[in-house]
Amino acid sequence: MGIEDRIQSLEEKLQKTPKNKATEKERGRLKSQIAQLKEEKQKKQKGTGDTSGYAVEKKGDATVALVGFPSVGKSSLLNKLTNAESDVGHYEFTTLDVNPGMMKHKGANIQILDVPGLIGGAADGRGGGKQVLSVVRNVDLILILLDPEEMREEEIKKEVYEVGIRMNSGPPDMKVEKTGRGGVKISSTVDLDIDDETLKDLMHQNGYVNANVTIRENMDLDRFIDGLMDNRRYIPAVDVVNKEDLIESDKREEYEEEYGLLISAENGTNLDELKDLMFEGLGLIRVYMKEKGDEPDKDEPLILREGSTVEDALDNLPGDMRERFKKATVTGPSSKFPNQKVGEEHELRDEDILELNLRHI
Ligand SMILES: Nc1nc2c(ncn2[C@@H]2O[C@H](COP(=O)(O)OP(=O)(O)OP(=O)(O)O)[C@@H](O)[C@H]2O)c(=O)[nH]1
Ligand SMILES: [Mg+2]
Repeated sequence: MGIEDRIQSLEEKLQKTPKNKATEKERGRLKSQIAQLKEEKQKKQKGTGDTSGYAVEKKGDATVALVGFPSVGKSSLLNKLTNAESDVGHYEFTTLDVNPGMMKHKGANIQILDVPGLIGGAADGRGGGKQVLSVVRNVDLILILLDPEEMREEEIKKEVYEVGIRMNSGPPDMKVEKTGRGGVKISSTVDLDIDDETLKDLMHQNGYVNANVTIRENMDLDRFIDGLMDNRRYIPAVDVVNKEDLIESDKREEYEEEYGLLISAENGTNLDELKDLMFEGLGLIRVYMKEKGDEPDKDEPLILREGSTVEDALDNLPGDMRERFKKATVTGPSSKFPNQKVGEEHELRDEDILELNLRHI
């Protein structure tokens, strides 16, 4: 039996297995076997050059991929947001390549990738889906673009999930350390729904004989298995409905409630809101640099990620700032009062004004 058939028969078995405490171990086993076979399948395809894919160079402060079925308006949107000129067509698969464009927003250079449309079975390579998804694996934000006349949101998410991309979640909070002896030991800082026995069994299945596992969040079987696999990517994502001009008036309210944003690439509706949504989804922050005695530079902010410190700012500025650093003063959302003196470990927030006191060398 080929890998494909083995996966299918295991998936059928899993479907037939009821979900309860008594079957947990068995379901864990099936899920883990499926995960391993899928990884094996992916590796094999890589070996044959199947994912040679597109050469896309990441540029700018962050990269966003426009993902969706054919004809949802990805290229139209790229053209509206950037200076790119990607072909637009009313037929499917107008775009056959990855088209990048650069969007400037709030001082950040955000690279947008318009990729060929995905279809059902994309994760298995249908319609060149594998190559497309291998590009998506490397972006900082996934923008799922939907068409109100054919939403099929779950289908598109399934394809993304299948290649090991986990949207809107970070890696599971767990640590696995191999040890020389003593078998598998599980410890957790929270109450777990999964039994120790099941966890141990999953560890064994994944080749661990002796290991200490520390778990810091309550998780389900799938997430524990994710934590044991090394090809997973954790990427934020937003759902956006395009062609809002086609939404019938009695459905509008429902759509507005259910989805982050309704836009029209063709008419330019809500595109500023979309840019803000991307900036936020990417977790970017602006830091305005200021020289002593001058006004802060609000036109060309330093773009950093949420959680960045003064130290990160120094690393992102040209020159040997780290060596020359004496102290910094901050005015803005992260400071308790204007011109607060802070050290390298101080965490910056969006729209902080940062003044550096540097050694002359
Ligand atoms: N009514 C309406 N039509 C739109 C809108 N945006 C795009 N379209 C139309 O939708 C069709 C497909 O647009 P594209 O931008 O080529 O779609 P795509 O997602 O890039 O398609 P593929 O490259 O085939 O995957 C074109 O006929 C566009 O004119 C919109 O906001 N409203
Ligand atoms: Mg296109």
